[in-house]
Amino acid sequence: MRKFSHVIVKRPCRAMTEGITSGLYPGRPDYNLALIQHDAYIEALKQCGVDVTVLPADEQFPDSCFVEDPAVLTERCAVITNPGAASRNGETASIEEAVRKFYPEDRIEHIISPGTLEGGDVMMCGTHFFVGRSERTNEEGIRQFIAILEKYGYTCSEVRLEEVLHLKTGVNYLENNNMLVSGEFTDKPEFEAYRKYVIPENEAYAANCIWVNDTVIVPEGYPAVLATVKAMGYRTITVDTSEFRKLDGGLSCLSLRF
Ligand code: CIR
Repeated sequence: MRKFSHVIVKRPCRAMTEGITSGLYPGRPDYNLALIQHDAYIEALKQCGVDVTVLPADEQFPDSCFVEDPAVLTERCAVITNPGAASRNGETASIEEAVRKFYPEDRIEHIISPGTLEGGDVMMCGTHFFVGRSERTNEEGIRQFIAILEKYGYTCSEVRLEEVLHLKTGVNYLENNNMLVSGEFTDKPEFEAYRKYVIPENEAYAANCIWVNDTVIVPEGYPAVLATVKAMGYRTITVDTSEFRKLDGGLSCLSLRF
């Protein structure tokens, strides 16, 4: 199934070495290696039949290669978010400029203060969206987001997070009712209706795989998850994300798919 036609990514900047990190995956990113990994990521996306818009690096914002957070792009509308991390809040301006090439003015919506929301907390499952209430996405941001989506005929419900950075750090929908779940999301009643594949704790990072038009991109180095995804019947491509992982970033964070 071809669901996505476009992808937006942004080149990592040198300042990424100063990006936000929880320290869960120790070390500072190697910028040159990150560029090589980003090239491979773009190549993998191209193999999934999408056109890829590559935005230039922005040295002002160390975490700006994680384009998933400043916007949520759907079939019916675009939502420019209001990132909860202060150092990332200004990332929305250049993303909005890029998004304007794909959406008419009257379909571009905004989350505004005091509401905060980051796209990593949003998981699209058909016409239903789950939104994580996290340290980056607050109650008011969720209220605004639900109101926007309902205007376009979508539904949306909240999921509380206790342990991970973003909702999609720990749970990802691979279409066809298939869901990868890890840690705190394993037994959440919210996901009962889905066919859940529980990720072993030592491969928790790889819960963040992305489905792109029936191919699933899996981070390199997680054999159990790779085997699970292959057994579901998907074509798979692996991409090494070691340098982005040091900043708590995964495969989904690095692109907007729509
Ligand atoms: C941050 O803490 O905001 C970045 N270092 C990582 C963002 C990862 N994005 C995502 O999970 N959607």
